[in-house]
Amino acid sequence: MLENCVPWPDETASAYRQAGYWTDEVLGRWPAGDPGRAGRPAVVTAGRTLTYAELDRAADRRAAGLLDRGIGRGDRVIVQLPNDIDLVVCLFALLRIGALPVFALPAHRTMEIGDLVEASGARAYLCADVVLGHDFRAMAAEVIKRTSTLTEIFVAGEPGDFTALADVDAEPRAITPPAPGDVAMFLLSGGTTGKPKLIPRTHADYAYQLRASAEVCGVGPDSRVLAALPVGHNFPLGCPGVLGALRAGGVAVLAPSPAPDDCFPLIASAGVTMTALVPPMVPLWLEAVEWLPDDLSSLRVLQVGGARLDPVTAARVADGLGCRLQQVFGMAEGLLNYTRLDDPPELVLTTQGRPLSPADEIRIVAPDGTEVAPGEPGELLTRGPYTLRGYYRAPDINRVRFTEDGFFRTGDVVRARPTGHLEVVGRINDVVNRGGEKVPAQELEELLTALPAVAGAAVVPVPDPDMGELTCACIVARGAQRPPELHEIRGALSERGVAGFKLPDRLVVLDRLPVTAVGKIDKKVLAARAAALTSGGE
Ligand code: J2J
Repeated sequence: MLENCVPWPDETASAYRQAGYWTDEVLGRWPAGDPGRAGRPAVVTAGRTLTYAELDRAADRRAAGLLDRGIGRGDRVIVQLPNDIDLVVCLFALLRIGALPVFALPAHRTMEIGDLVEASGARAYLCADVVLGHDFRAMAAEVIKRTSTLTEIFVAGEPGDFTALADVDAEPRAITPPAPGDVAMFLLSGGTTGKPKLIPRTHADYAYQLRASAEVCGVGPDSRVLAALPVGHNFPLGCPGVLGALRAGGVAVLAPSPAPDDCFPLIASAGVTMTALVPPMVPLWLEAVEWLPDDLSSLRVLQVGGARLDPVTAARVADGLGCRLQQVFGMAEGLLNYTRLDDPPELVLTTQGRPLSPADEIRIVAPDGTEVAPGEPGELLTRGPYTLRGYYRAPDINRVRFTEDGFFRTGDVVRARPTGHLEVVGRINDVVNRGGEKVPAQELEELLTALPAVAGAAVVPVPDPDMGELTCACIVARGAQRPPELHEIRGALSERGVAGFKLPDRLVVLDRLPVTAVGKIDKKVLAARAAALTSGGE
């Protein structure tokens, strides 16, 4: 395995191979023995369709071109491309040459991309030109200044001072494929600490996730899976998502955003059978079916995950959208829980599913590490054939987030039903979950206390009917001056290149931050106070 990654122990790895979880399959190619595939559609957007043969050739050409430009085996490449054909072509090309995509989210800005470059030691950055008024090329120029390893910027569209992706392509040539046990790509952790943590996913582990997920979700050659969420996220990428659909010989349909106006026409025209959303989008979709004219009758399954879905909204999905609901409780680190398509409605509406694989090992533990009684809440620990054994280049964090016998501490508090279905009841991680978007409290606290007007800061979630949680910054102002206002803090953080979703939604100014008996900031007290002070909104 790549240096600075934590491999599975040899005996575990061979057990996974022997049981058939891990095979010789590598990502970026489809399983052999499906000659009928070439002429069929593979990737569909609002404007274009690419057949499997076209995708294959485009990926080979791009792979050759990237090699010509010095990008090769083991090189890390930041990928921040919109849901469009170039993203799939680049992804396949990188996987084929054994270069390692590091997936950024479209909302990431200079700070996050800079941090990702530093954390991964990336050589290249693939970005769009201008999306919704944001110029990614200007951002790339800034990131180059702030970091030391980037040598190549490739742009989808108008390249400005950089290289256009279209100009990279070259005559295809023979390429030695990576090995199944090699790291294939890095996913981004929802994160609890200041800096981003990178999740190495191997070809074998991710291929298994795709295969098993497709099976549980009934995805096959007739499936048309819509990526409404950004494809750089594990959920639309691989649960079974874009890669699972392509692996199975189905169609990956790409929407530029999860908004109903973008997705509904595509569902109707491409005959989409399945898609994935975060909870805040579900009420918007349920409302939009009332007034948008598009025929959604092809949709069979709506997956919802990333944050808690309330049972009342869950119950509206079947009638409102005319399809089945599947709850997905997943994490980029690995473990995926799905409600099954034939589960009784009660389980589908009130649980977040059960583990994907028979080889997923689950422990639910009390703070002292002992297992709780059946049905009692506790922290979820897990290990298995597609769950990481350690973050990249992070030995100190790994000592905290993994047990000695390799279980990953998810930070999620869950309760198990007798059927094995899990209910997510809380979290011990210090993260605000804004409807699926994760904001690590510590990261935002560090950014806030670096502002001249802020003497101390603590970030807590406050409840919100639409997003589940919003971010509340509780600050102590510095000096005798007027305390800063929310818009000023947001403006100051934006100027420093912080992504929009990480900016605080609410602000509470206090004389001092409450502390516990041992002198730590008392976030429980703070969260209650913040909820009381901010209820009713701004
Ligand atoms: C409550 N909390 C949930 C759910 C995730 C599929 C789906 C989601 C993610 C994801 C993913 C939840 N109910 N249904 O990677 O492949 C919270 C938990 C979890 C954290 C992981 C996938 N589904 N969560 O959200 O890596 O707290 O992955 O530990 O972004 O989201 O966040 P992330």
